[in-house]
Amino acid sequence: MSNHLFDAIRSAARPAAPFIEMLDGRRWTYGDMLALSGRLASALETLQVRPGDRVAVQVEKSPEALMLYLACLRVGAVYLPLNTAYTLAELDYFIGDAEPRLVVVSPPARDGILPVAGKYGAHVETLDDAGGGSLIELSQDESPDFLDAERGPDDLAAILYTSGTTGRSKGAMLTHENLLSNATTLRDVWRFTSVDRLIHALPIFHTHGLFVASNVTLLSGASMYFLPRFDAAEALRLMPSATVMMGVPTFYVRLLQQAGLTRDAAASMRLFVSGSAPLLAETHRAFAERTGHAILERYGMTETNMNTSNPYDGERRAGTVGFPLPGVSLRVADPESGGPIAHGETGMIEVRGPNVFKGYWRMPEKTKAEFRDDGFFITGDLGKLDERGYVHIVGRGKDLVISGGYNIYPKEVEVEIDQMPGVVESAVIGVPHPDFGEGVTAVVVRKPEAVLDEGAVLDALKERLARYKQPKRVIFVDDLPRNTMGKVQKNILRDAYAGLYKDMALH
Ligand code: MCA
Ligand code: AMP
Repeated sequence: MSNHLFDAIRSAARPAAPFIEMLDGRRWTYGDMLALSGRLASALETLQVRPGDRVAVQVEKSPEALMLYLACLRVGAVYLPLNTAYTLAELDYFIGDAEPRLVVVSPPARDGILPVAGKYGAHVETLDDAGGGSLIELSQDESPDFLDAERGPDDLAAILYTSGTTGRSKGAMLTHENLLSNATTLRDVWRFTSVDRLIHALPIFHTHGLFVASNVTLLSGASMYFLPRFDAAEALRLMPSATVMMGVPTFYVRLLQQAGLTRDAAASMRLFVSGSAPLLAETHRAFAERTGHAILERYGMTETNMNTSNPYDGERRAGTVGFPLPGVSLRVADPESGGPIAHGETGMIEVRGPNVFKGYWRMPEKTKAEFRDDGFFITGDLGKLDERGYVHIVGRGKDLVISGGYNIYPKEVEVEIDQMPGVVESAVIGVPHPDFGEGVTAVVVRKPEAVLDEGAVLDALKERLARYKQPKRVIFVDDLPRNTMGKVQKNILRDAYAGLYKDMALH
């Protein structure tokens, strides 16, 4: 039997080698990883999870949660991680759309999720529960020697939901080969080896923390400090015994607020990687001045994994995302036709390669619309190539806000605000925010008689949207600026409120 991705993970695993270390000193070796993921895979099989079944998981970050991802690979299931910030209203959509066999949640979420899962015929388990009856408990009676399910390169390993411009989330289907090819390439170009120790402070329900950070570590047989969340002081404290860190730009902005961030503090580190959102050139320069390290910026998407990276050797150019990765074809094309444009001109970034996903779950029309006939995927990011071939991202063709590395599609927030009594219409924009890069901001037109204020709008969103999608500020205006076609001119709003968060205190 062969299991395309897990076989590669297994061949890099030396049983006695360290894999995960927690801040409280608890440790897992690669032998522990093989045994625990094997027991959990057996437990999943006992629960009737079969190859191709979806397993939806919304749990706090922990080594066990990562083992559950590996167990899903081994049993041949399709892993569907969900942001812990998602509300029940959001979960209802994902579970209804993906129709998982099993939903795994934290104990406090169990009662809330039961009716939702029941509606769609999914079974619910907790991962770990002091009260008993959890997957971990079930796995304790199972054998660690699990015979991995047969999975080929083209079989699905995971579905990750990304929000859509129409407000409806789409499930990006990622195959074993998508994940394996990309993580292998990153391991090689970023020179990962078994002596590396990564500071892992990202969440594990998105591509960055799961497929970039964790898969690259696994395929190198390297180890990681596993932090429940990013804490700049903690990351700094760990640097002398680590070699690599991966983060979103907010991590670096916050590290720069630490007086202890010096060349000496970062002396044992060999690499700092940034991605998921644009890293300001000034952050890149300030970090280099303080530590002597040029942050390596790379560019990716849930649908494509990683597309480009600044070079390991050679100049890491601030404000650029580097070159296409080996095996990835990237072009900058005419946004409308997909046809060629002059070198150096701004256009649509399109990519093709083994990294690019198989399509959107049960949305063949949407999938078709986002690919060109020759197989290139239309990223929605606007960019250009400079004279040396470095890729610059210069804007977004899609209406998207990125806050602290999380994506927010304004449409999804506008739909919620527009249905509130007293609202005529709204426009949600991202404006510069010193900590999160962009701050979600709602510009709202009230009905003349309405008594709605900022607090009321924010309160009404609490149960509906994940915290990070909720606006940091709500501004009321008499009307929204429109062009002659009647389209809201968000650029005018972005300019008008550009200074809104300027004086915010940093962490
Ligand atoms: C937390 N809050 C946020 C965010 N995170 N608000 C807006 N944007 C955010 N990103 C809320 C909190 O709920 C809290 O609300 C308030 O803001 C302040 O929280 P704070 O303590 O500052 O937050 P934190 O816990 O320190 O988290 C900030 C963070 C975190 C460390 C930047 O958001 C994070 O880990 N981001 C990484 C996201 C990521 O992994 N992205 C990769 C996606 P209240 O005060 O009301 O409680 S993958 C991807 O994009 C592609 C594929 C790629 O290229 O990688
Ligand atoms: P997601 O939908 O979470 O996968 O987010 C992918 C989007 O994040 C991309 O389409 C880009 O707009 C953005 N992104 C990722 N990395 C970078 C980067 N290094 N610089 C600028 N934008 C980035």
